[in-house]
Amino acid sequence: MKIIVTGGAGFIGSNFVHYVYRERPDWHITVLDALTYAGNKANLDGLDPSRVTLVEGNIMDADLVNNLVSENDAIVHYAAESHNDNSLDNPRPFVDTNIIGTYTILEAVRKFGKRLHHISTDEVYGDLELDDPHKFTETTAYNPSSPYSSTKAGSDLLVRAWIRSFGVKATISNCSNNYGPYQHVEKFIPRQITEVLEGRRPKLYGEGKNVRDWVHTEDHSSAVLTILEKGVEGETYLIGADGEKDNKSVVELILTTLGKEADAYDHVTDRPGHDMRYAIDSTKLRTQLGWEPKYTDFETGLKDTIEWYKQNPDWWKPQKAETEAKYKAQAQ
Ligand code: NAD
Ligand code: TDX
Repeated sequence: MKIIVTGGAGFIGSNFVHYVYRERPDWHITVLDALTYAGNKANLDGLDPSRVTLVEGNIMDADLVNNLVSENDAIVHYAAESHNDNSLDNPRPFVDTNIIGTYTILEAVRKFGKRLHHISTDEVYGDLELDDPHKFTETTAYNPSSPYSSTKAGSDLLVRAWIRSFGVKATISNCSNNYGPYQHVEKFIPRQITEVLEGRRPKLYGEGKNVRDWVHTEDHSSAVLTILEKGVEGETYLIGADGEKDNKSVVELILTTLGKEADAYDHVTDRPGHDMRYAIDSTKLRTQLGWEPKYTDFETGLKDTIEWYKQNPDWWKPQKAETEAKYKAQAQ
């Protein structure tokens, strides 16, 4: 099997590349990545270059995408602009990469009849009230809130249309919030861990009541490989591991794990349009494809992640000052 992983030098994409490298030793992986601020070659360190090739390029480059798709069996599409706060500051790259980039990939798989798995997010469904007894399922109506989530929703709808109109061989997955190694320090968990490691206080948006449904990125990888190999073409699968936690509890856990007082954090300006709660019902993936998460204890997974950031300052320090300067300018 020869696969392309777009965005394979980013957080979740690179974790998937490492996972497939270990689990499928006879596969060849081509990473297609533009190495934006979020991409990092070091995420692929230690992988045998005869089994993993990095192509530095843009998913909007139709000639490049066509060439690569023609030479491979399948494409797993992670590349995206992924951060909500950035999308509120400057939406344009989100429209370009998430919409035009996905369109470019769809046209290539249509032309060459290749298999596509499209990676998406639970944020396409909008948000839930804190006391809503329901979770998101594959039939929940799309209702995105931010420029990020609306462009991801747009990309999903393009995939659905290409499946129905052109018979493209594609599957879609919508996953909840990931945590684990190699996550950019702009995101909530790594930001707070590295703030504490640098001797500053974590920054909680608003009151911190917002709930995210955390899944370890390794479980996301095993789910995507399961769908790639066993998923029914044309279908959507939701990925989640019943990991709902409010932001305040997560910050407190980070602080106490690092030996600080649980209340040693600051409240900062809330995110405009901030989604209140996400929650995934992954029954379809579990019952139809037999997938199960391994990291069912969030505290243990978070401790491992904190340890990874403690052990790898050379990886995150170069991103840190610039990221915090940007937040400071937004009073966050
Ligand atoms: P990330 O920002 O860490 O990585 C994105 C990668 O895509 C980077 O390596 C970047 O260089 C690359 N990229 C960006 N624009 C590109 C372009 N035009 N051409 C080629 N490469 C480009 O993102 P992430 O958090 O790893 O998210 C990966 C995917 O998973 C995204 O599609 C995201 O929507 C989805 N997702 C993320 C989460 C989460 O919690 N982070 C949850 C569910 C779904
Ligand atoms: O400093 C912070 N303080 C804070 O309270 C930051 C950066 C975030 N937050 C809050 C906002 C959210 O309620 O923490 C929560 C998580 O924030 P992010 O890490 O920015 O994630 P979120 O907006 O939930 O989106 C993430 O999950 C779904 C990913 O970034 C998306 O790519 C994915 O689709």
